Amino acid sequence: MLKNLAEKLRSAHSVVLSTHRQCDGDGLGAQIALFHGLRKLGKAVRIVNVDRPSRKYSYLETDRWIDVFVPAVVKIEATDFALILDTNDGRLVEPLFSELQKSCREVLFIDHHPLLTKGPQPTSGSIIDISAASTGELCYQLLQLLGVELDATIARAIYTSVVFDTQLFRFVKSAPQTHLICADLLKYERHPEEVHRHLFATYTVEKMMFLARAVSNVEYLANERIAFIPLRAEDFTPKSGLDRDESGDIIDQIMNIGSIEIAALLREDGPNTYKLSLRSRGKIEVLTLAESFDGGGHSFASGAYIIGRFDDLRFRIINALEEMVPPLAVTSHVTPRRLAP
Ligand SMILES: [Mn+2]
Repeated sequence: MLKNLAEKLRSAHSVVLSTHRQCDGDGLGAQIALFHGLRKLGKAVRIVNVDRPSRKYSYLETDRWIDVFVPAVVKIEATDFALILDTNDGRLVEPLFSELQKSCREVLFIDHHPLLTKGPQPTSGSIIDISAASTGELCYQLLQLLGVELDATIARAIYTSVVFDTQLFRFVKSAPQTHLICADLLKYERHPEEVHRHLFATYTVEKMMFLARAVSNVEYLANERIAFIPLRAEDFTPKSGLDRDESGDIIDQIMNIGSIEIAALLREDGPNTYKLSLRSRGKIEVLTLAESFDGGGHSFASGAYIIGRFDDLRFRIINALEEMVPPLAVTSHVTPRRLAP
């Protein structure tokens, strides 16, 4: 319960915050918000992540507040609490996670992803609330319970979490809480459009050309209800100036095709090393497939890091997707045209 966590934090002196690897707008916004909120309460707070945030998040002053963990170089001092945001899978925070378990009295997750059906479970006392559309919303509630007064910096960070994970309010689940929280945040965040621009209007001509190439390589299957998007390492030449996480934009673009039920993006990150991303329109769950590759995520948006050969993985993924999409109902209103004898 968030209330219990707030109680524990009230008496804590030191807190270290982290998030999953390939950190994103939700995890970063949540940790920047908690960082400033807990500092207001006089806590010694530090953010340590396993990788560097993409440049587009620099408006949150990520360079100033976030340390990147380098084993044997960056030390984690004895700390009361480690709070890991936007994941409940410690493997996505390694090798830092093992280090935190040694140096922190308690390591807890604050997250909105479903628990893995196979794989590690979160530490007890963790807050996992899948009704939240973003982890930032849980941090908002936690800061409320702690009596921290919002300010422009905290509001901007939480607003970043929300608009990133909901993709500008396209995926808000059913609860009104996301909009109610934002209504409060907008009393302090006077330029929300700036946040939208930082997060979404980040294209360059190079990137648009990269997207054009990628889009032309997409395979459409099962009457254009499945899309398979291959991305090879050579697509990410240093000249392209692209961060690997920008590849996520392609799958979101492809999901804008009305007929597509599921899309899979297979991105080559190194020799025989891939990241799989899965998206579903909302009828077919895609978490099980991600879990079959030791991945995780949400029911309708999930992913996995995979070792294997491209052709084998492509074959396995496409087969699985084809099995997941039910056959089309036979349409009776179409009368086959016959040629006159
Ligand atoms: Mn999230």
